[in-house]
This record gives sequence, structure tokens and C-alpha cells, in this order.
Amino acid sequence: MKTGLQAFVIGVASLVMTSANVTASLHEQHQASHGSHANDLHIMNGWVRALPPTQRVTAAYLTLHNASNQAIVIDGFSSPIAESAELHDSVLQDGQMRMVKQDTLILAPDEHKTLQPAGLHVMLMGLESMPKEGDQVEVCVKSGELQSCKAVPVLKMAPMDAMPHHQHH
Ligand SMILES: [Cu+2]
Repeated sequence: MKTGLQAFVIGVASLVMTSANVTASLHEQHQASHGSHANDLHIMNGWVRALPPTQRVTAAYLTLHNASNQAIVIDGFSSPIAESAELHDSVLQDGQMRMVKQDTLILAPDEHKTLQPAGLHVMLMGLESMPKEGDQVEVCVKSGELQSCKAVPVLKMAPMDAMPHHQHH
């Protein structure tokens, strides 16, 4: 587990940092890309990273949209491929990217929040086997009794349309 996490952290740290401000382009894709419509917590544009098959952890990235007029408190994640799933944030500390567990994520009315490499992500832990590029993996987001799920593709790298604003330092 420790080795897997370390390899994952190195992978995250080597990625290009991107802006969280992708709301404008996401709106254009909005209607086409929504997952569950069972409630007002919508999942858009998700993907799961394919890591080497020896790894037992990976990450899922999603854009979440609160389509209601009240704040939504997200308090859990799950996936059938993982024993457990946690929300992590990536924090740069002494030149190293570290992952910090988050218990909840609050979405204001009509807010979009993008989980993306080098930022917030859903850590999928205790994988029986690593999903392969091209597979579809279901990811579920919970808020109390509400749950939204979406099947998202497994990719080796972030899709370009999810990362429109590269920042160069
Ligand atoms: Cu993590």
C-alpha cells in the first residue's frame, strides 16, 4: 500500500498544474455529458486513471454540479471496483505533493467543482485489479441519502478537453 501510494504521488506531482476555472467550456458540454438525473447532484466529464496493474490504488476525477438552489454537502464516494473511496486534496508542501483526506465537499447552489489531477480527486483504494484503459468504471457520489452514479472511462492521461487552461511557471 505504501509503495503504491508513493508511486501515485510521484505521478501526480509530475503532472502539469491546471486552472480550476473551466466552468465556461464545461457549460457548453453540460447537457450532453450529465450522468444521473435522479437528483440535483450531477456528475460530468469523469475519468479514472489507468496505472500499472501492480498498483492497488488509483484516482477518479469528476466535475460535480449542484443543480439545486440549496447547498449540497457531499459526504461520501464509492465505486464497485474499490474496497473504499476517499476524497483527497493535493497540497504542495516543501516542494512535494501530498494528499490530504477531506471529509466533506460543499457545493453552493448551481456551483460546479472540478476534481482534477494535482487537485481534488477521489482515491479508489483496495482495488482487486487495476482497470484497463478503455474500461468503464462506475463512480458514485453521496450526499446523505442521495446518491448519483456515473460510468466513466478509464484513461492513462487526462483528456485534453478537461484541461483547457495550462499554466506555465
Ligand atoms: Cu489521493
